[in-house]
Amino acid sequence: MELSINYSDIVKVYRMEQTYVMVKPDGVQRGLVGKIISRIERRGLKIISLKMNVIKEATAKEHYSEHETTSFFTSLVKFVISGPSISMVVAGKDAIMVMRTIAGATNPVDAAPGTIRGDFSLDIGRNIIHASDSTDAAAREIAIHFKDSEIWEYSKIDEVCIYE
Ligand code: D4T
Repeated sequence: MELSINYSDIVKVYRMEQTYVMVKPDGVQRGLVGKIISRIERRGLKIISLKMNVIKEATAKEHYSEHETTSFFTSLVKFVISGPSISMVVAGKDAIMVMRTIAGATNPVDAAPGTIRGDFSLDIGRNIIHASDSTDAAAREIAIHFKDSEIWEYSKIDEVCIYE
């Protein structure tokens, strides 16, 4: 096994992506943060930023602006700012799609067992996790929740085992 591959080579060779992930206030209240982080890490994805905060109302409105005209917008914003949440930037090959798959379908009723929503939730308004759904959304959401200086692009010693 070639042990000398470095992060810049990996970035060149693969579709390395960054995505925004939030453990919503229900996930924090239910003590699921560790389990969720564990699922992200064991898949081989890399956490390159992580913080707990109570998201400001204006930030939540900006984050969910695409839903502004929906009937659930007000309750969604109220819920997401109701307590501390965990915000992360997660990196890896196809990280955006892989994180969406790990999260499961938006409505927990449709979420497969083995996914976070399929294993831990029942109600669409309490679906525990958010993960960006496209490259544009990921870039937008990372910029909403993080400064550039809070994101750490480091290499990990197991990358040689995760990437060919
Ligand atoms: P998030 O954004 O939380 O990761 O969810 P999704 O990306 O999977 O789904 P979404 O944008 O369609 O919905 C955003 C958010 O709104 C809640 N929601 C959604 C709700 O409370 N009632 C609803 O009818 C819908 C469609 C759940 C997720």
